[in-house]
Amino acid sequence: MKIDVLTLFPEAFTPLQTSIVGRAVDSGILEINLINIRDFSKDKHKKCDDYPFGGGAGMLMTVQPVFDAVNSVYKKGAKIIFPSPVGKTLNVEKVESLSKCEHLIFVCGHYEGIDERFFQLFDVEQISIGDYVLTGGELPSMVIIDSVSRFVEGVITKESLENESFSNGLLEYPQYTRPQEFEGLKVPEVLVSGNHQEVEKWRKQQSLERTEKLRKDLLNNKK
Ligand code: 4FN
Repeated sequence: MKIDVLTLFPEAFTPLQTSIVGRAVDSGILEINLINIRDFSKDKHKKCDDYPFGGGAGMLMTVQPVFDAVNSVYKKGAKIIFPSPVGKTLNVEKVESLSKCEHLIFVCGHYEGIDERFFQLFDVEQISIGDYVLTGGELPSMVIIDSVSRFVEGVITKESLENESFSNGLLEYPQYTRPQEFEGLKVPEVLVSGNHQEVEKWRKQQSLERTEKLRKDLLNNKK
């Protein structure tokens, strides 16, 4: 999968170089290109923001640098994503469907947003990561890229994709590692019993119990 990220702050994406996404890039499964929108500004000072017509607080991203930046990477079939509170909130179904795309182009908003003509010029999908105020689309882009990458063939093993209880729409069961006792707290007996059937039963039941108690809303869209 090829991912182009158009941003005024390419340095904000260094976290993606670590961990699983970074490894997928190193192994060639993922190609992530960071493109600085500022490089495309035709303004003599490389300006990429301006005051909104009609007045009001704050600045807007101007359309010209974004238009040229998108055109420099766009190829037929690519999906242009603009992380924005305007979009529907990201969920596992959307993540899985995006992972089937060959080419994603992320455009990261900043300031108060972007000149509306950007949305008239391109077919743009707006996706939100939640309802709160942010300073830019960089973190949402990274969230979407991180979650989508996991579903790209070869990024993580099929087993770990399927093993996660969240892949069946439920919360994780409680997990323990060594030592078997810490500060007087013991690991549940069933987990050290060696009875794999009983372990499976316990985990499934814990997942259901937790989801019912903490995130009842998840049970409605369970696969
Ligand atoms: N945010 C709200 C209402 C109005 C504006 C905002 C807001 C960054 C460029 C967008 C925010 C949240 C989730 C992108 C928020 C997201 C953004 C996201 C985002 C700068 C303009 C802005 C009602 C949601 C509180 C700033 C609500 N997922 N504007 O945050 O990009 O993707």
